[in-house]
Amino acid sequence: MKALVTGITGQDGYYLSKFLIDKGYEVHGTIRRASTFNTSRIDPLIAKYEGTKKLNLYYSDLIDSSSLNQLVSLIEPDEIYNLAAQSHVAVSFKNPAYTSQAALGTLNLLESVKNSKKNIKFYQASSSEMYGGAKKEKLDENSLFDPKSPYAASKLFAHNMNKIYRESYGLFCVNGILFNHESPLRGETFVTRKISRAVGRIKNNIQKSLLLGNLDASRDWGFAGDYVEGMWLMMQHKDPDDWVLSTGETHTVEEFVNIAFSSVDLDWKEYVETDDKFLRPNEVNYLLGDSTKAQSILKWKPKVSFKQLVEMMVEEDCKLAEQEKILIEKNLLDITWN
Ligand code: NAP
Ligand code: G4F
Repeated sequence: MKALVTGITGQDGYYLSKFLIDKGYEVHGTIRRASTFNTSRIDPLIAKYEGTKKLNLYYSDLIDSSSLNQLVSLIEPDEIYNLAAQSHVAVSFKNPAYTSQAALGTLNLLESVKNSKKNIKFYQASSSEMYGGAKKEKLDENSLFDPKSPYAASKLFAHNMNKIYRESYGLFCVNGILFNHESPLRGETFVTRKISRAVGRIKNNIQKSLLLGNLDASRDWGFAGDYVEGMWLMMQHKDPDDWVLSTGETHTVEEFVNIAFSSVDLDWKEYVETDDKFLRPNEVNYLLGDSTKAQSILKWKPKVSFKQLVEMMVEEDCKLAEQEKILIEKNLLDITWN
């Protein structure tokens, strides 16, 4: 089996590629050309599989339709996992057009799939952000979408296009509506990793405080490793469909902060301050998912609990901070955090 993974250098890109390679897949992934190295997450896979058929990397960008078209023709994958996106909600308010182009890129990719002679299955990384989170309710595949950011609107466009290509052309188009999922590989500007990074550094006396935005926002946070298995299960089901993946628990940012600091015996109130610069022009206040459909039909289950997730992230970031501390003491690193 051959899989094409766009956004392979991201958090989910790493976990999904590892999962697929372990299942015997040949994985083909797109990376963006950057002036610095941007493959740190997948470096362990590159080190292990470079030069073998198991891992193949190509420069591409979701806004370059010709490169994607060429890749689909060249690779002729059995499955495409479209993970690439400017995925930061706050950034999408600053870069709305760029963020939205990823949605058009998805449409171009769907065109390539439609024009291919091969029956290619297509997974779209849809998001719980599309719901808008204005009401305190459990959200499933039938809940209404009410996007609150350019990011959410662009995801909803791609989601709808994917459904339209499924219904109009009979393509195997799957939408995975995933609630927040995190890991020690989460981008450092998302709130969970920002917190775990800070806790590691504060514990090691190389950071003094942590500035956050809205502590009252509530999210349904799971572990990314569990969610990529769900993506694959959706693609193995006999019919293409829309599926929610979530834990069924929601927690505030403040609860995340509290557990993270407590796990290393610190009182968060001594270190955390709020700053309006981290507030968004429009906030998604409350997200809670209902993944009954995926759990009953796909037999998917989230395995890592909220507390385990927080502790796992803090533990890994304490190790990173210990290394940074050594470099600072040897004058090999000159940086201060908050
Ligand atoms: P991530 O860590 O931000 O990774 C995004 C990936 O997309 C990176 O490889 C990035 O490349 C790449 N990318 C960004 N813009 C691109 C472009 N124009 N062309 C090609 N590649 C581009 O995100 P993630 O957490 O792994 O999430 C994967 C997908 O699921 C995203 O589409 C995200 O929106 C969606 N999603 C995530 C969650 C979540 O909680 N994690 C929940 C629901 C949906 P660089 O490494 O070079 O930046
Ligand atoms: O960690 P966040 O930036 O994630 P957000 O906005 O929920 O988006 C993530 O999950 C979506 C799924 O629902 C994905 F589609 C999307 O790609 C991304 O992965 O923020 C979580 C909450 C927000 O309410 C935010 O306002 O935390 C709040 N927050 C409070 N202080 C902060 C901060 N968020 C960030 N990034 N930084 C802060 O300092």
